[in-house]
Amino acid sequence: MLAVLVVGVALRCLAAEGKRDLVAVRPIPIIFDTDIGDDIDDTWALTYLLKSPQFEVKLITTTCGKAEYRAKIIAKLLTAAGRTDVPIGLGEGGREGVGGQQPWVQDYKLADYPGKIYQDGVKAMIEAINTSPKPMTVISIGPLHTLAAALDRDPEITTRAMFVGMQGSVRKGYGGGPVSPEYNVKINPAAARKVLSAAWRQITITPLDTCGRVTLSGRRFETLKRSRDRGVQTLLENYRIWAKKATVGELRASSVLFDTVAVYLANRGPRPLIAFESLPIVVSDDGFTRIDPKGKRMAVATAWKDLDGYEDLLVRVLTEQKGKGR
Ligand SMILES: [Ca+2]
Repeated sequence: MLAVLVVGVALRCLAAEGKRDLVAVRPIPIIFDTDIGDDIDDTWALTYLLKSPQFEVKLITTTCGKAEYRAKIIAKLLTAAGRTDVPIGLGEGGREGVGGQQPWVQDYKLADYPGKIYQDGVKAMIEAINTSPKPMTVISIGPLHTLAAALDRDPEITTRAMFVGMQGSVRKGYGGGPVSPEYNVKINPAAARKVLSAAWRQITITPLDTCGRVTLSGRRFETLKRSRDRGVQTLLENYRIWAKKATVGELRASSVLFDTVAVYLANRGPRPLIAFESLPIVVSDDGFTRIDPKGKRMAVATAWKDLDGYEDLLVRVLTEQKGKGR
């Protein structure tokens, strides 16, 4: 009788293990919407995303103007990572303009990208969501021009997608200070209101309360500088250019890595390093994200349980060398 019991328990444990493995290997389809090329943290977030095998990146779109410049940075990063299977869509807000990573792409031609380039990134986003067999996760790490335009054209995409964003300032502001209008919201509050009140299957955000506290310094940053991984070296070269340093050796710490936290939140399951509150949020005309009973209820990452653990995780994932450049 005892033996039967033991075998039964063992079988149940094995079944549970198998189920966990299945969950672990089933990739999460992702659309990554970014204003890469302004602050450098988008480049960190994209590198982290590409190195995370649990994600299957279906499309990367630009937002907030400078579409060609941003697309060139994405194309060159994907090429360096051996991931030209990922299509790029040019998003809303205009084509012209450059930023601090321009020296890295000034001689690069978008036409040389071996992968697919969609001139209408909004259309590509809608099609990627509507044709995905599994619900899409949209990671949004910039102002919301492109996603608002997608909702204007096809509001039904919300029924087939989860939204994960780096937006807002809810209980605290930058560096733990008072609540303030956060850049991705205040640059286009109307677009932010549209996207953050839409009927997505789920809405999860990291406001400044949590994402505004992430920097890599000391032994963690030195580990990155010592890494021979091509993705890390490409990342640090971009950071050097953006920070206007002559050599990578002059870099001592990262800037604040806001956008990386949205990638962490796109994982399935409990995400044990961070604490969530379910809060109703409204977007004001002057770019505040306020708790208000009339607001849209969403999962808000308002506090870290283990910020050191997150910073260690980030360094570990960035420096791990896996197949296909991930
Ligand atoms: Ca960004």
